[in-house]
Order: sequence, then structure tokens, then C-alpha cells
Amino acid sequence: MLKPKQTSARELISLDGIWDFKVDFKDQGLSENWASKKLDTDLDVAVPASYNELFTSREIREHVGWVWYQRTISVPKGWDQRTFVRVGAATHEGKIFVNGKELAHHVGGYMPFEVEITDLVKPGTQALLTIAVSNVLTNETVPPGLVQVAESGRKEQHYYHDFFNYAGLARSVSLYSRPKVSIEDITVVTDFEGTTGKVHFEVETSSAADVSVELLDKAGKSVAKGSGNSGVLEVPNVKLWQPGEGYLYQLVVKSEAAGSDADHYELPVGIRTIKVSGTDILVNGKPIYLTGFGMHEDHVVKGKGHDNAFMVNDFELLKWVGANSFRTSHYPYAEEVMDYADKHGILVIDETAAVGMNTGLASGIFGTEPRLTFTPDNVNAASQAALASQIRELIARDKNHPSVIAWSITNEPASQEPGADEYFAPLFKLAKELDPTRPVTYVNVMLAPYADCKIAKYADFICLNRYYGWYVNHNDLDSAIAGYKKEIKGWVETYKVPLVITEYGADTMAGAHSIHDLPWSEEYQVAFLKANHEVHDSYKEIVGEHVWNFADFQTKPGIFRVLGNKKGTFTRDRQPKAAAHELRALWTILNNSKPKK
Ligand code: BDP
Repeated sequence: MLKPKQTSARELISLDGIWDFKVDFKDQGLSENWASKKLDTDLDVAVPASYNELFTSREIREHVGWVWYQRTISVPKGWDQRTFVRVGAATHEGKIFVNGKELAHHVGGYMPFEVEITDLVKPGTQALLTIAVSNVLTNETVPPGLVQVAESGRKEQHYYHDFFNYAGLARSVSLYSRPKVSIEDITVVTDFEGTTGKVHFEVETSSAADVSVELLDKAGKSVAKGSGNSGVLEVPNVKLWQPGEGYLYQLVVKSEAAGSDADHYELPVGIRTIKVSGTDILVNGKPIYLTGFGMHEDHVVKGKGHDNAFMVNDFELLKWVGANSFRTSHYPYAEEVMDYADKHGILVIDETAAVGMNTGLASGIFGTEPRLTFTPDNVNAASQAALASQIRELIARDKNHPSVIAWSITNEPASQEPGADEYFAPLFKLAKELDPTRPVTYVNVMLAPYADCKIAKYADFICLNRYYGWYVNHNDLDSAIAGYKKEIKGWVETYKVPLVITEYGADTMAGAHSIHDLPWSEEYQVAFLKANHEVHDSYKEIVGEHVWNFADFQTKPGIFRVLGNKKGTFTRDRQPKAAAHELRALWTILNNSKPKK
């Protein structure tokens, strides 16, 4: 699905701002059709933002169920094209209503969806736009969860992942137009031979049309032209998209058809290749060493609300600390973030929202009853179908981003348990079929070591989350190094693919100090990183290290958490802990290669 854009052939109006807001405490909104008239409410809400922490009310923060967003929209007089409402994300389920009529329903909290309103709202008229959003997670959603009624009688949402279940409209909402016969989709795959770049393109139009394409360099100079719905553009003296140098060409696509205005869309294109070869990940044929973080879309007040100022600052900090990459732990990020990564040459492991499929692990951490994960009454066939849809939507949304170097189909599932193979094998296959040009990976949990994990065999490279020196060998870094080395040796001997450490980290309270390097102090976090790096540097098969986490983030309350997870290298307001300086000294001199041992 193409991101809405203003071009010479398309209009775009942002619907971001203040909307009317009503919390559906008694679950009446759907049956009473709240969307048919002005919401009876005094509450305002900001879009984009998670709604949970905008208000002082704890009931709203912890509400389980539907909330309602509403505003009026006007389709301008001059618009004589098809008109759409497009929602960047509704977490975790959304319904779009226009003048009380339900027009769209989307499940999955981190993907865009849209609906055509051409026949309902004529140019020069107004309409009532209502979006209902539910935050409920069940055993059949991705991520999974469980709603229970507490002793107090209050509905409670349980979930097995370690970040707060922020909800609402956290990404932009827009009204846009496209011609009657329009460009529906574009796919590019890039390559190069010597100094000649190649851009394979495929353009899908809503019905037959004459298509022309032109590739412009950064200065706007034309470097290649083509026509037809597919073909290959050759780019002489190609400037490659590289880590740290996100050189982007613009692909200008135009379509013309009888009885319709012409269409025009522009797609940024980075020319680069990604391959796994032996135990290396190659970008443009060169081995890369990934430095960076598992991150979160997480800020005070806005929760997961996208914000360009915070995004620019986060990328500045990534550069400052010497990170060349990150993982979209544990769900796809806003499209603006992906565009920005393209522009700045940051490599991204793009992850689905399949997190917390590990009811055994969760029981230990959150004190819930342990049970097998992949069973008909737990994470089941309906969940598998939901994840398949999410993989389809993710690849459709992000396939053209040069920054995306791999698809991660899940984080820390119970891959040692029965049923894991049957659940994930078809999903690896699906991702591979949908995109044969990128490696497909998953993130392995410590409870599923090399001898037990049933799905590592499907991954092009294996991501490992390891907490030696924190959850195991706590406060004993010498034993941590020994245990960690032993385990890595097992992976290296069993699987002949690259390994990326996608999580290692220690909770640290900014400002806590200890002359004895005790856990939770900034000194321990630094010592912990040094110990882990000793292990990473000892194995050539480890081709990347992503610290958990970039910044402190909000979680649900728990005895392991101090107003959130404190494993950030930066605080939640993006100030450096001592660890940030340690990483900066180490990573800024690497130039994308593995540290020399
Ligand atoms: C890992 C999870 C991550 C958690 C982290 C932690 O992948 O989401 O936040 O552990 O415990 O299991 O800090």
C-alpha cells in the first residue's frame, strides 16, 4: 500500500490535530451507533498520540475495550478524484465510520488501512468521521493477551510482553485523493554490476494505463527512463545506498488512461544489495557489523504517538553513539521512521508484532499460571492466520525501503515447545515467498537454546537475546562471560549462519552509582557491556550487537520494573547514561566492521 503523498496528480490533507474523544466504559458504542451523531463528550484527544497518558484519569489509562475518536471532515470543492481516509495505525483494532456508516474494519495495531469515501462525501460537502479503536488482546490476536475480571470487578488486560499496551491513533490520519485510474502499487528491487546500478520496477495500476518511469538523482537530474508496467532501469555511475550514507534516487512514476486524469507518484529508491553468505551479512557485497539497539516507540505523555521532533532527535542520538542499525522491536514502526532510516543510511531489522508468544516465560516474569503456548486454546490457528496477515501487510508496506535488511517474524516465542515448528514453518515460507530478496529471521529466547529450538533451522541468520550478567549470572560477570561463550560455541557448531545479538542489557537507574559496580548502577551497566563485548568479539560468526534498549521505556507495573524498564542506554527523556559514552567510544571508530580482537 503506497503512503499518501501530495504530487502534481494527488491531494493530501492531514487530519491530525484535536478530535472529540469518548471512552466506551460500558461497551455501548457499537450497539448504540455512537458514530451516527456527535459524540456526547467533553473530552478532547490529540492525534497522533496514544490516548492512555494524556489524561489524569487512571480509568482511562487502564481502560480495556473501545474508545471513540470523532471530527468533521470537508472534501474541498475542487476535488474531482477518488477520495480516501487513511489511518496510519489503530492499536489494536479499528473501525472507520462516515456519517454513522461503518466502512472499514482493520485488526492489527501497527499497520495502515484506508477506505474510499468518494460516493459518500461529495466535493464541497462535510461529513462526520468517527474512528473506534479497541486495545483488547486475546489468544487469537498478535500480540496475544488475555482479558480477565479482577476481584474488584474491573476488566483487566493481561499480556505477555514487556511494554505498556499503549493504544489509540498513534499515527497520522489523512484525507487524500487519487485519479480514477491510479497507480496502486510500486515494487522496486535493486542491484548493481560494476558501476552500473539496476532498478527492477513493477507498477500496478487500478486498470489498464500507459505507465512511464523516470529515475532522478539527488540533484533532480534524470539518470534513466522506462515505460510499461515492469522493466529494468540501468543507472550509469551508480551512487550506492550505504550504511551511514542513505543516497536516494527518486522514481517518478506516471500513468495515463482514457477517461481519467493522469496519475503521478514518487518513490525514493536506494540502490543496494543484501545477502547472507556463510556467516556474514553482506551489504553491497561487503560484510557488515551491526551496532545499535532494540528500540521502542515510547515517549512521555504521547506513548507510542509518532512525533517528528522526537524522531529526528532519536536518529541524532543513534549517529552520536555510533549505531548503524536498529530493530523495530517489537512491532512495525511508523512509516515516517522507515523513510527517515532510508534517508540516513540506518539499517533496520523490521519486526512484526508477534511478541509474547511465550506463556511459560511470561508466567515466571509476571506471575501468571504457566501453560504451553501453541495449543488450540492458547496461541492457535487463528493467531497464526492473524500473523500471516501481518507479515503480508508489513512486507507490502515496507518492501521498497532500502534500510530494511531483514524481516523478523517474531520475538522470543516459546520455540522449544511442541507446536512451534508447525506454527512458524509456514510463516517463514510465506515471508520468503513474498520477498525472496531479503533474509528472514526471528529472535531466539534464552529458554530455547541451540539444541532445543525448533525454528532456528528456518532462519537465514539467527538473532539471539541473551542476558548473561543480568537474568542469569546476576552480579557475576566472570561466570556470565564463561556461560555466554559456552552457549555461543554451541550455536556456532550447530548452525552455519550469521548470529546477531539482538538484545543484551542491564537495568540501570540513571544517577545510581556504585564503587563496587553493583547491579542497577551506571557502573554495572558499563561493566556488563564490556563483559558481553568480550564474548561478541571472540566469535567471528557474531555479526552484530544491539543493546537492549536504546532508551528507558514504559511497561505495565511489576516487581521487576521501576516505573518501567530501565535498560535504556539513554533515559526516557533521551539523556545519556554512562553506558552511552562507553558505546560511543567503542562504536564510532568501527566504521561498520567487526571490532578487532
Ligand atoms: C526480553 C524481551 C524484551 C524485554 C527484555 C527485558 O524481548 O521485550 O523488555 O527481555 O526483560 O525478553 O528487559
